Amino acid sequence: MDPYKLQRQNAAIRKVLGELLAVEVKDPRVGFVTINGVELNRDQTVAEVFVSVLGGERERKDSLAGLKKARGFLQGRLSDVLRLRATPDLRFIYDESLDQGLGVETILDELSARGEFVDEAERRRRRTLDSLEPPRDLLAALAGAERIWVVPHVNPDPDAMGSALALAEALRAAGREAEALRYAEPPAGCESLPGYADALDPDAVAAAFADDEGPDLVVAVDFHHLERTGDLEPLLARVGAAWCIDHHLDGNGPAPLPGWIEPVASSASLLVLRVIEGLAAGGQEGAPAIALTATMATNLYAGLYTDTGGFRFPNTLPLSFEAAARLVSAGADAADVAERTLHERSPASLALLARVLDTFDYHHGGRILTLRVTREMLAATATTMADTEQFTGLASAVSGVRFVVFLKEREDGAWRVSLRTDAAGDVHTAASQRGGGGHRQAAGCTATGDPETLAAALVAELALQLG
Ligand SMILES: [Mn+2]
Repeated sequence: MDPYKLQRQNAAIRKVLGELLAVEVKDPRVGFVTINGVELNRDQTVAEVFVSVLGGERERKDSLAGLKKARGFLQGRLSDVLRLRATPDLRFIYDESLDQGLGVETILDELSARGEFVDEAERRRRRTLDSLEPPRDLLAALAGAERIWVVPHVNPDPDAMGSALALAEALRAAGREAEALRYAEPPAGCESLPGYADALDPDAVAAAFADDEGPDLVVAVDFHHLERTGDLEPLLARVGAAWCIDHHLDGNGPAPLPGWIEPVASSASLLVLRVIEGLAAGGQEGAPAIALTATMATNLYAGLYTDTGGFRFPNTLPLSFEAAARLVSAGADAADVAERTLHERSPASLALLARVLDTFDYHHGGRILTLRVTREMLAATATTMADTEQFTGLASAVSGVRFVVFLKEREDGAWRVSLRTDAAGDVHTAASQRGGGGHRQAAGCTATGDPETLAAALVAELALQLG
């Protein structure tokens, strides 16, 4: 089914259910229920209905019981009103985030045992790769532009760089004049990506603008504010249109670029895969047919593999493996990517590691680990910040450690803070309160001042989650 027709269908179901609850369901208990959204599956057999409940614990329990009782009636009336071919099975999904810990667990457990409610974790497990649909306006913007630059964030990781290279290749195959951009400093694990050497470097970018040959569209991959393009920002800001494809949520800050931000995706490359599949499926009349090539697949797999920490992080979901299967089927060399990204280390980066290991400092019975890298250490080992990429992962692998606080000294003397935790922890709050962003499990921010004081403040704050 056309995804946009599906979206309209979802909106129609949401509207009708809201009206039925307000007007036809006589049970006064459901008056506290709000329908936040509806997602119909592709064959229209199941509709997931996202609800929240206003009021105290009592109202919540009563409303959920009322809703459960009205389910059969709602399904029947919905089919009548919308003239649906088949009656979708309504699954009410309770938005736990609104009122966690208010004593509704018992009823939720009971409903969930009957398959009538699905919790957030279950919902994530059920998401399929095909349920991630690129927004139509993003595909239209790509189809409508002639010259397109695909840009990774500054200090790119394999997800940002691989996504940029793959999307640029696909756009070229679709008949666009498209280039991936890269930065001056060579990023860790990216130089071996197919096509990296051909990406436009900052000098080529500046020269293109000087010759009035800049693009008419910029696509930001793995980030969503142009500030994250470092020295390129003033140039890229001149381009008429900028869109994003990203999987990071950040709480505050300016509005993101238009485009596609989908946090359930374990990597931006997984979203780029869906965009490429969308371009391949929706080719315009007379446009060349495009297919996922082995080089695109290798670049995308590099992003998928590294952003899941080699399929170790909590963001590793069934849809991550669906993407892996498609990419390896298309020719991605999984063993080679693993070797070159997460496994291989240079002698210089090991010398740097030896110095950083000396800074390891355990707090709260070894549950919080702080570490630090200074400009002086980088200079002494002839390394760059890119060589520290895997140290956070190494620190979080130490037994007993639940939180990692990694301080990296920048050239301007400020500190880049990388935070990491396990599936139960949250470091996004600490980062976003300092103007940063990321995910609950991995987040970052920038701070100034004395590193000891900064580390102590973060340790005290994160320790509140240790219980
Ligand atoms: Mn990413």
